[in-house]
Amino acid sequence: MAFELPQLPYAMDALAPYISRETLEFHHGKHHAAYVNKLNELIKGTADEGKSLDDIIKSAKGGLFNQAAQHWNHSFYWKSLAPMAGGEPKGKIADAIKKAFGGFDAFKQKFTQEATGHFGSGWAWLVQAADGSLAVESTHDADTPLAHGKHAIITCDVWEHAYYIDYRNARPKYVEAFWNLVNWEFANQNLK
Ligand code: MN3
Repeated sequence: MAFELPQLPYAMDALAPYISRETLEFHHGKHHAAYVNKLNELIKGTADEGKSLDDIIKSAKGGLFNQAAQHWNHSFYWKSLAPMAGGEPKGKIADAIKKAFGGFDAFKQKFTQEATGHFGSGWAWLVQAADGSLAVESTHDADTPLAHGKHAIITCDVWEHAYYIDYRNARPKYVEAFWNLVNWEFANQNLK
């Protein structure tokens, strides 16, 4: 069974004006699709064919790791966003953020700094460690918390292809817009 590009969980224009239809058409339809296609090419006829994506990520190195992790990261990113979402978190994620960071504003500031300050391509994450504690971190290129024994709660893609069409080089404007799209319901589902 080859891996498949997941459908976006909303319409291509549903995240506008924060993320445009054109960005989603390229980001999902070209970038994410290319990672899935290259992943399938790399595993075809090898011992990795038929393994789960998580298992490939945990054992692979180099090019295969990059394609597999980028497929995982993008699939997770689409679900981290939602139309008419964002704002202050509700439910158990709100309590967990308050406990870990002192409050939503302090968390938002820390995550924004991580996302805007990350040098080059990568991802900003809210993660949960094995002991249940929450942390904000960023990973380079395709790297992903799963490869480090951490559990992802929410992510923001900070590769230029995530924002260049809408915001050109202004990553801070994209990260500011991200706060209008954060899917706290998904975060609550992920929290252990
Ligand atoms: Mn991307």
